[in-house]
Amino acid sequence: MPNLEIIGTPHSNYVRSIRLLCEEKSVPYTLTPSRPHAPEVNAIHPAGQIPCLRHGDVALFESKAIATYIDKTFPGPKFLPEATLPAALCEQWVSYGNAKVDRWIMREFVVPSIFFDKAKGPDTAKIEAALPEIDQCARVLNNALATTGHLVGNQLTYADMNVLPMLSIGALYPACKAILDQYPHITAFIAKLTARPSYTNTAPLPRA
Ligand SMILES: N[C@@H](CCC(=O)N[C@@H](CS)C(=O)NCC(=O)O)C(=O)O
Repeated sequence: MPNLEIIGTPHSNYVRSIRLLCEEKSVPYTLTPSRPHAPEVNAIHPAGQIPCLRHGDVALFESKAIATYIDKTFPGPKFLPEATLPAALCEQWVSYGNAKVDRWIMREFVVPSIFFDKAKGPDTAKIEAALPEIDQCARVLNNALATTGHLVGNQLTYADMNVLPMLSIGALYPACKAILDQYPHITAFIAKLTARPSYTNTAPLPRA
């Protein structure tokens, strides 16, 4: 079997989700810690985004496609359900995670809190405007997690791995943490899944 290469900086929530999947399945891989728009990323992703994957002759972009490829190609436990309804629910929660949770926690809150014009300072209006939307996402996820602690059925799936880094990264910021802390099923979800070896083994070094 050729080497599985995951391309993308370990600080990326989506790179971490893919690494969580590899760890949970015990799939060996090498991480190439490239930033978005690096030449080796642009060679695969038409918009220069991470993560990307190389595996022999296979090159892929978009995290859900990468997750599907890994889950189907390698042995070990399955994290993308095959039965019709669980499979659809997994798609549903991955899509919601990407469209709403990633947007409001990562793109509209975390990213503008980290990357900004030093002369101007962070765009606090944009960051504060994300907070009610984050609250809405948290309400939705909290309800979904209430019965089993997982988004799909009573098992860990890629839907959980997709949103976990969004939530755990958001919780590093007091204003976001204050929202998430109001939702007990989210608090329990983060506590339980961040204690797993898959999470601790994939911790990025602090940003330089
Ligand atoms: N839909 C993409 C989103 C990937 C994404 O947003 N990656 C971020 C890093 S977490 C990125 O590359 N951002 C740089 C950019 O969008 O230009 C996926 O699921 O892989």
